[in-house]
Amino acid sequence: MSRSVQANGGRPVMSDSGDSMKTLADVVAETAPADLVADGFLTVVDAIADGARRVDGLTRRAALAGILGDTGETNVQGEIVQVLDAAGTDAFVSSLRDCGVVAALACEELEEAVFVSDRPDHPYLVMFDPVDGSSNIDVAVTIGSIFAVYRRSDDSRVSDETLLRPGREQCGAVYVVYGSSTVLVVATEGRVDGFTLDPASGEFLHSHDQIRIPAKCAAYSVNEGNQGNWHPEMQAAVAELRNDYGLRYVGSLVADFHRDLLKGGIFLYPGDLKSPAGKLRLGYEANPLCYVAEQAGGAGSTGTERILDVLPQQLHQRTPLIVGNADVVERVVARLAQ
Ligand code: AHM
Ligand code: MG
Repeated sequence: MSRSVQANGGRPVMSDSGDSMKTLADVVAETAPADLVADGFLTVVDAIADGARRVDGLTRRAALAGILGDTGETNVQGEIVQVLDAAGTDAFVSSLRDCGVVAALACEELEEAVFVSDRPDHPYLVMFDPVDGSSNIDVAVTIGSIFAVYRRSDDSRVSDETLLRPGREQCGAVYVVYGSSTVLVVATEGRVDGFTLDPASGEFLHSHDQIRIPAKCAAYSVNEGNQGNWHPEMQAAVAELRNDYGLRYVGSLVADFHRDLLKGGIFLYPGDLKSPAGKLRLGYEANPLCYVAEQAGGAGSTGTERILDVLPQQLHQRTPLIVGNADVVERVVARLAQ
């Protein structure tokens, strides 16, 4: 008897045998805007998938692969670098640098951007967090990788300024969650799809078709331990959420976001009295995830402004972040303005 599998948040995508499942390359080639495909967008996504397979392999073996613990160094953000942060950076920098269509990269773990080529046949720019939630690595909790993809606006020399683009100019965004399964999510204009890594074949197979954030918010997600440092308006906004929704907090943004995308929810990492700009990075975390959220019908805000409209001043800029169901994000923003 044939049975279809309903991926949560998407339409049925496979039969019992699994042989009708499409690969990441099939779906991106069919559904991404034609001008992106013609310019090698699939090559960028393939390079990300290659790096993700390497990080997945290391993550699955964890202590056996010697990737637990820290390197003893701190990164440009002043945070301790985990061994997997360094390995993930190497994996994605090499796959993206060598893929042949990326002009420049900026990585959360690297102080300086990596400039690859000024040639017009390298039209893409990628900003990424190679290992998000890295403090969770040592305790076998879900982590992820996050990527913002832009097209160069012209063929002039690539520089830091070339990378300082508002998030609304992204042509695509990708994230990967290394959880109980490994799932890669790709968003392009108006469309979001998920692909589950088949460990047997190493292929990312289409498991979540045309994801839309569910209309009903199921949970709120925030580090309640920071409450004492929040402004009174934020304390009041979260008190309302606490009244209406359950709390879920993994402590890996990408895992919390993925749950909200599939089940409905809101994630907050506000600025506070100690850190007015919050903790998360605009270019590597907030922009790509808010792009995904918007393509799936959700919204993302700093608390006063749409995240995708923020004009970055620096590569490693931080931002307060509120992302998830559009009506609940709006409600929090309205509460903060009172
Ligand atoms: P990272 O990119 O260095 O791992 O830091 C970002 C992480 C996010 O994944 C997560 O949402 C947040 O930091 C958790 O911070 P906290 O432990 O303060 O709640
Ligand atoms: Mg991160």
